[in-house]
Amino acid sequence: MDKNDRIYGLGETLGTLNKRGKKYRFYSTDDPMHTPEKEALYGTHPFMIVDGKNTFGLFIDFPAELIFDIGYENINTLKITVTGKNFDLYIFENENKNSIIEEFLKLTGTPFLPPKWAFGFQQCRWSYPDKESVNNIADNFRKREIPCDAIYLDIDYMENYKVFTVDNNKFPDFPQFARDIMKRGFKLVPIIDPGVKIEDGYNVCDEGVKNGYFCKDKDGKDYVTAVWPGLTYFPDFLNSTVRNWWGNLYKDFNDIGIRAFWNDMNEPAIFYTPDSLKEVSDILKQNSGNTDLGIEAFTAKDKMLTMANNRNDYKSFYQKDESGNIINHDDVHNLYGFNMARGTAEGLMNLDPEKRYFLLSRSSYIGQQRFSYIWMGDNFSWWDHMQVHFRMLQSLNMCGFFYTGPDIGGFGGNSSPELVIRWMQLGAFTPLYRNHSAIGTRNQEPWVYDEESNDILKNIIRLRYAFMPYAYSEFKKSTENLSPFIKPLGFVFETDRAKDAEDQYMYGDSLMVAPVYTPNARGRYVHLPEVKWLKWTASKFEDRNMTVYDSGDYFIDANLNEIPLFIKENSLIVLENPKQYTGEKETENLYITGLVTEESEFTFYDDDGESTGYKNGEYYKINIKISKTETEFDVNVEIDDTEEYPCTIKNIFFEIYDETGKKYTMETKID
Ligand code: MIG
Repeated sequence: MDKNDRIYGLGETLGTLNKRGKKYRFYSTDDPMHTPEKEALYGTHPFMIVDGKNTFGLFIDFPAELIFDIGYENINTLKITVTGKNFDLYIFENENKNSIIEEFLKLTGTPFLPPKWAFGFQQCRWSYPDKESVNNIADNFRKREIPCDAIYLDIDYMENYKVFTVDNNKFPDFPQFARDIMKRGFKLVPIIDPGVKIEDGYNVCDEGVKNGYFCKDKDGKDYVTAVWPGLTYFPDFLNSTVRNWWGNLYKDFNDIGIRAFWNDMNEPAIFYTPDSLKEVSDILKQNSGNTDLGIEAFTAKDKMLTMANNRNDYKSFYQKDESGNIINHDDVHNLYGFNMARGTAEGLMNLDPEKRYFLLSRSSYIGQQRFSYIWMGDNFSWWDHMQVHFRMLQSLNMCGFFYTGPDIGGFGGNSSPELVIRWMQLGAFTPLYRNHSAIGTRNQEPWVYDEESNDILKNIIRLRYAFMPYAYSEFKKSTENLSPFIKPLGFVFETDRAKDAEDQYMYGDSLMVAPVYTPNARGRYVHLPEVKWLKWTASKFEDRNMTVYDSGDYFIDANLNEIPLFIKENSLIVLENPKQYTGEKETENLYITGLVTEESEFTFYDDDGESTGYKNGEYYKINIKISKTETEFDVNVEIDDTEEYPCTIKNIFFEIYDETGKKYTMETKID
């Protein structure tokens, strides 16, 4: 590498946005402790861009272990280790980083449009284990008028952790319960894991065994591992017959109207296998009665700790590809989650082709953006993880995963109200806006702290909903243009300062977000590259005081309830009155704001938010153009709709600033 080359990409990896100085390993792993030295996480995204003396892109399509040493062993050496011969290497020769991404996405596929509610707020916890707790969460949101679109069901909703079952004691008459919750504007999002409990008479297990759908051991017998339900089999998702079978298992949920899921543990995570457990228990047995264990205690502890997700186990089972070839799992390890999500997605599309689905997967591989979204796995309620994850957000967007996000507030560990407030502010500008926390940790719902925190959080979530028209329009555009929804500053402005400002990013093409992510801070330094910017230290939709800034570096004050946002010169944002949930009512009023020194345009996009009809033209657009004249602004509004899908907007309110900071208000009625 040249001294000044910057390396971008690599998707779900820890560390900085410029990936230099660290070693990264792609071997999908369920490691819940994301400390800085860790090399591997859940996903495999070996696409990178070298930006510098020689700008180019590189992608290695290879489903087994890969290692990227980017100036870790030697400061200027980039060393990539591919642990096998059967790989494809792609080089993207282009001087323009955004064109490299476009070429990469042409090759690997377009991210798809989620249902509109996916841009609302989503509440999760391990767990809301029964009907009463889910209803209680729903009641709290509606009673306090805090907007929310989705409530998640974690593993405890199942009967003995058997996938595709529901525990009747905890959820009596589940279909009725689910319909009632959904009528109140909440989507229910059940978790589905890959491990199938070994139990006679359990249909998923019986069908899998009978048809040979599970992974095999070296003797061709169904391979036994253990996860939540105890002993389990793993479906062999490499095979399309198995994927089709699995996809159709979602039928019962689909028939009730549940079209949103998360696929967890699909690295696949293994707690232990009968063999690895035997090694531990043998040590203990040999020493039974002996209280003076000495070094044996150490050995036993190590064995115990390395029982989970052990590479030897991944090497000891087999899968079958489409042509019937037997393949060691280790050689295709990084495709397991990809193919599970693919089976799920295809199943959901077949079960109801007219309706969009929502699917989060924990493990992923390049190309998966065509059929699933991902979340970033088990982070902690640490300030450091806020930073790590909004850099990851930018790197994942480069790799095609436009819709993603971390567990807001942090999964492991206990959160403080301040951490959750700052993270919820940042999360309001992350595509996936999901608050999640682990079993045994402090609750993290918006109302669990004090009144002050409750009110701040309520206003942040309402602010998120105010941005709905902007987020949805810009996301749609990003899928059409093959241009990431989230972009680092250095992909919009070519200066060194902009490239180094890793803690600011573009959310859509008009808005730059500069979140506060350190404790007790009441502001932060912000770099404003090249053009003028309209600053909004936002705390709530109703307070829209904005100030014009020239390019430069500034310390920007931001009280605990405020997040610094900047609208780019000659760009527009579009807001609406916050709803309680996305489908609550039709949008009639839009609020458009920006700093216009010459001319700015925005295309507002809307559709029914839920069906796949937009693929057949069931949507409308409003093209808005504002030009500065000598004394005021010319506003041009053009509606592009059809009879099948007419425009619902009645009024557009403009709040436009000139470069002196003077605000002009205008209004357009649409009949
Ligand atoms: O390791 O289902 O990442 O979101 O709450 C625990 C329980 C297994 C890991 C997921 C997390 C989920 C949890 N799961």
